[in-house]
Amino acid sequence: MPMSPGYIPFHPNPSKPKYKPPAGAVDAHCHVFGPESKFPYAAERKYTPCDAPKEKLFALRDFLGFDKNVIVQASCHSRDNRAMVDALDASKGRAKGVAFVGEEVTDDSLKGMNRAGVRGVRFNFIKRLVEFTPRDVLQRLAARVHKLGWHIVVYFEMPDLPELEDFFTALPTIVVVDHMGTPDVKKGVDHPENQRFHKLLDKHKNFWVKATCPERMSVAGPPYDDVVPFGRALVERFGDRVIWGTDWPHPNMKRAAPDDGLLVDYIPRIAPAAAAQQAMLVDNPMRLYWS
Ligand code: 0GY
Repeated sequence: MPMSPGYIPFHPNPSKPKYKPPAGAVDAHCHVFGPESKFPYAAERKYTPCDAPKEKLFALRDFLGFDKNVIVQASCHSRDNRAMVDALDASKGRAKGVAFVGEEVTDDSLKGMNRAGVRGVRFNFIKRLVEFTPRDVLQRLAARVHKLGWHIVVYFEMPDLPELEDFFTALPTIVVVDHMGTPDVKKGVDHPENQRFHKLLDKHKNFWVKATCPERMSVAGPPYDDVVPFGRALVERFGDRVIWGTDWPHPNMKRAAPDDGLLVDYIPRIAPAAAAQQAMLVDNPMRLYWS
């Protein structure tokens, strides 16, 4: 697959959100990229992001009213987790990480990442982003990270769920689903595809979900009215297993990067009750990443 030619930079000047997150709020899905001069992008990447260094992420965290970050390794850095680990080291305990590793990763390296604050690995099934990894390789990795008490973050496209479900439900760890399972919002919350995903969460209590990325799902654009019912349904049904994040710096977007302030203002629309906000932004991510 050809690499995207360039990048769309993150919003240069996000608005101050009207919504104030509760004390200790965690942005539980964001990335750091580069700087390329220090942490080069992977040769096998499918897109080249803008540099999005840790200093900018931490400044955004403070500006938006958050206290902590979970930094997820994205495909453009592939298995080179140094930029992410460097950000964890600099965070003074205010960031945890999710790594991307292959079978060649040594136990010492996993233990080192654990000490730095990594608490999970990401299995990426998005064909436009990564090459296929055989299931038996992923199973062996899952068994190794399970021993460390880590979880597995899965990123897939909802139409692929039927084919992936048996593999997912056999995983021994907590499984955290990226971006609401990537529903097609034009089809509606009640569409069988999305309901199948809800049933999976219903049946398997080790499954968690990120109510993230309205900006990727939305057809209507901000303030993301068409995505609100999807986020709200997840918060209502799985309120003790839902987390939220900005997805800054919004890699590989095909349109202008969103105003992060507007994304924060989306939170009370999917979680109107203070108790639900506290669970999604503080209690749940603290349990998953800091306990
Ligand atoms: C995201 C979304 C995307 C990219 C990646 O690993 C990645 O490169 O996650 C995407 O292109 O959908 O989660 O930030």
